[in-house]
Amino acid sequence: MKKFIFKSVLLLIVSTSLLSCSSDDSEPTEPLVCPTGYNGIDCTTQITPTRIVISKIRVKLFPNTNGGNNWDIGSAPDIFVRLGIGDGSASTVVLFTSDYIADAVSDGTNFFDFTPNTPIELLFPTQQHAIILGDYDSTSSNEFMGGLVFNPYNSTGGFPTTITVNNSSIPLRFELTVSYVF
Ligand SMILES: [Ca+2]
Ligand SMILES: [Ca+2]
Repeated sequence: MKKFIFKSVLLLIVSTSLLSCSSDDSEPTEPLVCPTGYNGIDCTTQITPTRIVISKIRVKLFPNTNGGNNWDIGSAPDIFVRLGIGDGSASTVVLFTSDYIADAVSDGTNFFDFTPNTPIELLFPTQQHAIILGDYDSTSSNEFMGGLVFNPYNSTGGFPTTITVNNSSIPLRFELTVSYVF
């Protein structure tokens, strides 16, 4: 009798292990992992980032004169950039204003970099933002050299590390170095 029980238990163990073996073979063993920023059954659906972080603003093109007149008497403009949420009107919420770079001349191939001490966090990346270029004269009388509106995030544009902000009809071009937080 003892012998019989022992054999039955042994048989039970063997069949259980056989069962679990065949069950492992019939099921997928690894879940599908999409690249960062994507989900969906085929990993092509973009995830809207919770924020976009700007580490550098590059100014690539701007008007060297104000309709033919110099921006400053006897020298080139002292350029700075300002960025905010909104359409560029007075209601725009300013997120960042740079220091200025003195006597800057745009020759179409050069550029001027503005690197914020603290990266600029865009907490509403799907909303309209505005970026302007100014000529620093004094805190009370800076001159507006030009501005553009843009949407930092495009739900079908992927996640470029450089966002270009320009408009072919005016000589103004910015390139933002960015990263995405999900
Ligand atoms: Ca001026
Ligand atoms: Ca100047």
